Amino acid sequence: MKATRRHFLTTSGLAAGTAWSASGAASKLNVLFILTDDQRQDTVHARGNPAIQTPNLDGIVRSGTSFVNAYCMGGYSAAVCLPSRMMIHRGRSWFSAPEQPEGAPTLAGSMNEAGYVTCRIGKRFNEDLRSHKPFAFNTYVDQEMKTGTPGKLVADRAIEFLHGWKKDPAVGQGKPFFLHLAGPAPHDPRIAPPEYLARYDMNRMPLPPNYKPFHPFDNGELFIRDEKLAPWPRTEAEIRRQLRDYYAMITCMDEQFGRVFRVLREMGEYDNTILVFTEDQGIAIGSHGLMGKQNLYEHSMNAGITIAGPGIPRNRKSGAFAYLFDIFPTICDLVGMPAPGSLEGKSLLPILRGQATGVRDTIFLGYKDLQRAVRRGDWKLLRYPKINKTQLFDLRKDPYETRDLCADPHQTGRIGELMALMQQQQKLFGDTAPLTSEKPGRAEVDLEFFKSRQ
Ligand SMILES: [Ca+2]
Repeated sequence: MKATRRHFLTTSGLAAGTAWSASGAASKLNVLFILTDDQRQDTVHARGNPAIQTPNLDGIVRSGTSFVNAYCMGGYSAAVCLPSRMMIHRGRSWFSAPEQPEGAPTLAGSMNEAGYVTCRIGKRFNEDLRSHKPFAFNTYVDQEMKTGTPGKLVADRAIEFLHGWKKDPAVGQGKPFFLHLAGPAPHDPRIAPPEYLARYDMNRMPLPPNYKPFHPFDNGELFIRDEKLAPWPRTEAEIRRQLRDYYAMITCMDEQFGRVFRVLREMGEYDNTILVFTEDQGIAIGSHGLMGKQNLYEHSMNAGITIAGPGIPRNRKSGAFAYLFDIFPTICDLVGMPAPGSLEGKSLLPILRGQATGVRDTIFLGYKDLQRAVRRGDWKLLRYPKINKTQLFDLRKDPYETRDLCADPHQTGRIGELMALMQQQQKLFGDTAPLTSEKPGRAEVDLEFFKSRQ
C-alpha cells in the first residue's frame, strides 16, 4: 500500500509540480467511476443515514473524500437524468452541453488519450448517446429492470470485463482501465428481491423531515410522470412503503457493487484503483409533497461526489461547492492528463491536495424555464418565474428548506443581492430565461386542485 501510494504521488497530478507525460499512460492507476440513478445523497449509511444499509458504498466513503455540497445543475428536460449525464460526460453546463459539435471533448475520449482502456456498462435510455461512442467497450443493461435484482447485470458485465482486461491482451492491451458503471438503479420501477425488502420495516421507515401531503404552490411541474407515482394527498403510509422499496433496492445494488470490489481485491487491483462514486441527481419521495426530481430543492439537486484512492485523504468531508460536471476535469487531473481547455467544469484536485478550500463560491441551478435557484454560502434563493414567486432558505439553520424567509423584512437586502447574483450567473452560463412574468400564473393550490388532476 505504501509503495502504491508513493507510486501514485510521483506519477499523478496529485503530486504538486508533476508534469503529465505525453508519452502514454500518465498513471498506472485504474479508475472505477460509479454513477447511480436517482439515488438521494442521504441514502448512504456512512454519509450519515443510520436507517439504510450500504456497507460497500460506505467503504468508498470511509476510504475517501466526499464533497457534500455537490450538485446536479438541473436540466432542460423532465428526464433530468439525460442533461445530468450529458453535463458529466461533456464537462459543461446544461445550457451549453447540448450545443457542442460532434468531436467535442468527452470524458471517455480524454481517458482514451490518457492511455486507458475505456469501458462503460450502463443504461441506454435518458443517456447522452454521443458520449458513449468514444468508449472502447460499451454494454447496455436496460434489461436489468426485468431481472428483479438491481445492480446484478451491471456487476456481472463489469466482472466479465475485469477478467477480460486481466487475462486477454486484446482487451487489456497492457493499459490501466477506466470502467464506468452507470446502471438504471435505484430509478423506478422500484423492484427489490424479497430478502432485501425484509431488511426494512415498512412501518418504521423514517419520513423525511420536510414531508408534506402536497406541494404548497404550483412550481410549474406538479403533474409530470414522477409526480404521479403516488396519489394526493401523499400519505405517511404510502411514503414509508415507497422508501422501504427504495432503500431495499439501494441495499441490493450495494451488494452487487460489493461483488465487483471483491473481484478487484482478488486481482490485487483494488488498492491500485481510483474510485469515484456519485449519483446523477436525487429525488423527492415525499419531501415537500413531491415525488420526483423536477424541482430544485436540496433532496433533488444535491448529489454527493466521493473520491477514494491512493494519496486521497480518507474519511473526510469537504463542504466545497461543486457541480457534477467538475468530475470530468477532476478525473483528468487525478490521472495526470491535462483536461481539455474548453470545459466549464473545474478540477477539485486542489481541494483534495489541501491547496484550496473551494473552487467555486456560487451554485446556480435551473429546471426548464420554470425554476431557478442560486446558492452562496448557506443562503439559497429559489425563483419561480411563471408565478413570480421567490423562496429564501438559510441552509445552515434549515437544511430541509422548510422555513421560507422571503416575507421577513430583514431579508429584503439579501433577496435583492441574491436575485442580482442569479442574473449574473445566467449571463455566465448563457441562460436567457426570464426571471419574471408580466402575466404570472396562479400560484395557490389546494388538495382539490391535486385531486382534480389525479
Ligand atoms: Ca436520474
